[in-house]
Amino acid sequence: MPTISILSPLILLVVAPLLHPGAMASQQLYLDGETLPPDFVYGCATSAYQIEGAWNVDGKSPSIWDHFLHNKTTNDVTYGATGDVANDFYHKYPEDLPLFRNALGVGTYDFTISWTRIMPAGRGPLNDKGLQFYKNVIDTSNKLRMSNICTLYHWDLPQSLQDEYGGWLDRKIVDDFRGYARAVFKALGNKCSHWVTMNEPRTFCTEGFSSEPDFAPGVIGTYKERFTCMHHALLAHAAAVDEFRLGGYKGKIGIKVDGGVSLPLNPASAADQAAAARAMDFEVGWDVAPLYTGDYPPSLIASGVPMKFTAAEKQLLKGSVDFIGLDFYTSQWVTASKHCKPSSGSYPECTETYQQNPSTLIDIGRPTASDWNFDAPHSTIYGGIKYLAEHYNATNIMISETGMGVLNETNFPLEQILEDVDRIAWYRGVLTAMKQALADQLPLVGFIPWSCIDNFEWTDGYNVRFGLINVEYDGAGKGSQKRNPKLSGAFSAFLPFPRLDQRGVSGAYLRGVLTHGNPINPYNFESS
Ligand code: PNW
Repeated sequence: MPTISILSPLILLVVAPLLHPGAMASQQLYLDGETLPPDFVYGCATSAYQIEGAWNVDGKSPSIWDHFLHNKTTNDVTYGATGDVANDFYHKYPEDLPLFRNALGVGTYDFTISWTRIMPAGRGPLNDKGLQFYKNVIDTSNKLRMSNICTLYHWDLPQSLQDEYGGWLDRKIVDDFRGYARAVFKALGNKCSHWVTMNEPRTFCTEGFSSEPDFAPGVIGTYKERFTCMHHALLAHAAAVDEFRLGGYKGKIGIKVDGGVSLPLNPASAADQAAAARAMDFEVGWDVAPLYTGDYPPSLIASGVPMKFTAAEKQLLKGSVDFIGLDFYTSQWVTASKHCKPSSGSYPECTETYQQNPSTLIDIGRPTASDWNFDAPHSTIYGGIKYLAEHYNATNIMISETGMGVLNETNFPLEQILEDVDRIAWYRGVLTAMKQALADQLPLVGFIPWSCIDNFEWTDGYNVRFGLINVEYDGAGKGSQKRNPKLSGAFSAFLPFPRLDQRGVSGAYLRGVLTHGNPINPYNFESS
């Protein structure tokens, strides 16, 4: 019947999102005019502490980041900035989400849940108002035809658990994380197409427990503390995945890991090759190997690990990801450290890293605001995907974060901030590397630039910006909070770049390359 055939696509349009949240993101994506796989994920990411603000509103209790920054005597964060207000996303999400959808063209919004907003005591009763906020974020995303990647933990542990037993250093955290995960899945489990248990355990464990910790909880630690934190984080991840699978929820679950790629300084030197392999084991394999093999890399174990997994734990860890997110921002060269002892800074990895070749003085890539953020897309993005696929047989690999920080971007004239050609060059490189990965049949399934919007950049406060959308505030986070999409947010494959006055707000960049098939005229885009 003709009526049905006319109506059915409409009905599908309305019903499909209800059937499967991931289906909403299934817009046809293109990369330089070539079609990407139909289920390829293109999103953008943020994290709770970095954007929400409202740190003590509607029943939220303090996280370790609230506590750390409120109590710092030597405040390394520029201008004493905190995430107390940040982007005020807690109140501004109704205007921000349409901007992500329309200015960036993303089909997925990747956000993280603040543990203390929805479970203020760290365990026990849920805070309805906090939970309602995340339901609203998801429902608003869905109405805009965006699916969600939802992360349980992006570094904001309840301060109460830190005070009670030292947080990640105590085994009790594994049960508390399991309980938190169970409650979140029960409330929101089927609403997200993808779940991430935690963001970058290696970063929060190494930066939070170093000899001069500049991340919360700011506990001075040695390799033993960092390792203990990682060990518990991995077990907590496995426990959360166990809960998810026991609950039979619909989406996929994984983790996001960081690390970057280490290359031998002298590719012809066997010692440098061994150092690079060791660096990859200690920095990437440290958390990745247990997910695929059930245990730490053999080189790590041989170096003398402070803690071991039981047989039951190995079983729970092995295969505990449906997908893996790589938060890869750089590459580095390495050599073997001479005279490495237990007291050496790089022990037990025993490598020296270089962003600049000491003999040729050539940088590994284009420098940016930070020494862990060199623009070397082929080794970082293509190389990272290939490493995971080859060493761990990883499937379903996502580039779940990459991006370029600009120092003091806020001090530039607005026109210059928005004409962010350096960041565009960064993403051009990333897209080329991803294209190569796909051409080589590597299992790349998604791309999530960091970040949808400028935000609180941890120890750099508001002075280093990663956003595809600018926020008008100063280095201390004070200002009008006006949002202005940058040119990078709508990245085009083609030079010369359109001038600001020629392109309008929707622009042509990532949105152009990834969401439209017309590489000839990058300005000819739909308006929604
Ligand atoms: C990511 N490092 O982490 C985080 O997931 C984001 O929260 C953060 O804003 C983004 O990178 C940009 O920094 C990293 O010091 C944090 O090497 C620090 C490092 C690397 C990644």
